[in-house]
Amino acid sequence: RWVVVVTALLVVTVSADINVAHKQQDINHLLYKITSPIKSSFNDLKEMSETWNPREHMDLCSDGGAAVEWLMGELENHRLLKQHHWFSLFNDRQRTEALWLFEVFMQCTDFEVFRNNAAYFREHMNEGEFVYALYAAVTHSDIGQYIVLPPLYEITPHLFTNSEIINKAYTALMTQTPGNFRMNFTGSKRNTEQRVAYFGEDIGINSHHVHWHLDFPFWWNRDKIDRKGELFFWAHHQLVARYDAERLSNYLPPVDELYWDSPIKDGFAAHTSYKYGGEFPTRPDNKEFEDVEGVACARDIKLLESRIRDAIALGYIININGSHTDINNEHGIDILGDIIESSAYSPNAAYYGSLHNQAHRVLGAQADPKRKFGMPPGIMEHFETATRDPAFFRLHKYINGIFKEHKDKLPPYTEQELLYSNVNITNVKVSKLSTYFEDFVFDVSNALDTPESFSYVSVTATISRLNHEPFTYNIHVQAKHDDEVTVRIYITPKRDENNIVLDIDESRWGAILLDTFWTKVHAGDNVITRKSSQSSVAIPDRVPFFELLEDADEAVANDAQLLHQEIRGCGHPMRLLLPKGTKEGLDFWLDVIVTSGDDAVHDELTIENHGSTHGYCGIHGMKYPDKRPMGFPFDRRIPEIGVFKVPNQHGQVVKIFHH
Ligand SMILES: [Cu+2]
Repeated sequence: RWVVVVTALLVVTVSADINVAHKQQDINHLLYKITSPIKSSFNDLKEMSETWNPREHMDLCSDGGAAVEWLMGELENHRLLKQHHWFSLFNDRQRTEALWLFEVFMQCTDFEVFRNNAAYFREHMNEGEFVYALYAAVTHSDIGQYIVLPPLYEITPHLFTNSEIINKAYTALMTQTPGNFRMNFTGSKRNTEQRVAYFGEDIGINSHHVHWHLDFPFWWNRDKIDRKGELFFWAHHQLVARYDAERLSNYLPPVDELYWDSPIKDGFAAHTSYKYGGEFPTRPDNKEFEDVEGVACARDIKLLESRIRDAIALGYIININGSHTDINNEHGIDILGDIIESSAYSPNAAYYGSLHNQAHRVLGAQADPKRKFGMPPGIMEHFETATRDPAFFRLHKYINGIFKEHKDKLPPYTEQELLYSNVNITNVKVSKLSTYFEDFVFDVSNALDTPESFSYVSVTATISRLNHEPFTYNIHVQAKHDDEVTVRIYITPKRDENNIVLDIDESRWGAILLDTFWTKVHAGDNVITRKSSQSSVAIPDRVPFFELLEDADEAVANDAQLLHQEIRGCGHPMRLLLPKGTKEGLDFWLDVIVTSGDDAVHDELTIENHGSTHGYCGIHGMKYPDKRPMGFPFDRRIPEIGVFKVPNQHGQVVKIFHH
């Protein structure tokens, strides 16, 4: 009897997995050449896109079809954005339309109706809106579980590569000659900012940034996402800290913050085009801020800033009903994050506005603020492209400064808060840290619309990417008794750009989280061994789209399981885990802090890491796993090093080499 049960269970698991392969194949096919009609060889989907009527299947929607009804009404009244037009999430109307479609997807009761609706709306709605809605729905719906989202840089390559590559790709296609083209970073060596373009233009960073905002959308108003505002602070704070560390090894000072009253020192020429909508606008050097029609004027933005700074100075925010909420506590940063972004969680968007989102739009529109030239949105108006512009980091430095003002008002951690008396870290050994550049190839053929009669021609781009040799930490720990422990590992530049050694209270804001995890210690001597590849802030490269296509097709044809495991798109690219070193070796503090396992929010964290990238991205659908504030213990002032130096903390200087 048991054999029968086990066999039955096995059959169920296997068929569930086969199901995943089918789902994956459908999602792949929906995203294949997104600006062309569904390929006729994708039989099922093609047929559905022509014959499926969403209205006739509203019984399969958990809202009784309300979302479908609404969207169909807008469609039939020709109010929706047309196809072959740019799409920007910051455009209120376009975002609203994309979210109507997202809602349709979220209401589907099974995958069948999900993909049929998708096939229909793919052919009837703007492609950018469709891709956004589909990515958001696969990310957030139960139906989308186990589906691997293809790397966005291969689905919408226009937003990740430059015009030169796209033009060459077209030539390759027209002459039917496969091509691989080297993609250079924007600008020339005359521009000192160019030295760190490899970071802001890294397609892995761009992809992480888009996925972070997909996982934690500012418009999110469904079930509560834990510490979303604080994560907004933390993820962007880490991007800026990492950018500054990259600048250091390239002999550049830390990025300066943005000032609304001074010209934007560095211009930016994106050398990038929309698939439809022409070139991305260029901003010259020393551009004075101009008010942007229909978005905001600099005066209003400064007003919002001063209201937020007032709230920090006073220690409370004013809610929409006039009541006050205290922010001089651990939870304050979460509220401030919601306010500053702003997200749908903001307790008073009417008063505090939307500083960050508006700043993105104002910066993006500086090339054509009066809309005189009909320019499309700027590089700052897409999460895919924003980090390429040095102004992105200046904006986030400015926003980070507001967060710091709040954090600096909180009392420094006391010895009691820092101490975990069970553990004494006796030594930390780490293998050699070294970085290097290597080539990375990705496919750009999805950028090209081709008649189906054209034979496939491989068109790829090669880009230089930072990487590092794998390394291992060995953390030697003496414990008084058996326990579960929380481990946090940071690196922090030791010196500034003038080679002056920084005091801990000056350097701590630049601390970069390399890894954090939970493990067990036993009474006596322990060695905690951890590999760089296990880092909980980073993800490996995304599975290339054509590999996903082939593997899903093969799995479906053979009734087999799909080989790929879903890995979150949110996570710092593993290759960029370490900032670039120098030939002589750049000094960083390597700090390890071990605290009690009681810091864990969930019970099983020592054995199960729930999708692995909780460091910057939390755990999908669950509470953020660490009870302590993000950035602990470097998020608060450290006026006295003596208090900071508890036995469960260990700091040493390491060098990062570059070869
Ligand atoms: Cu962002």
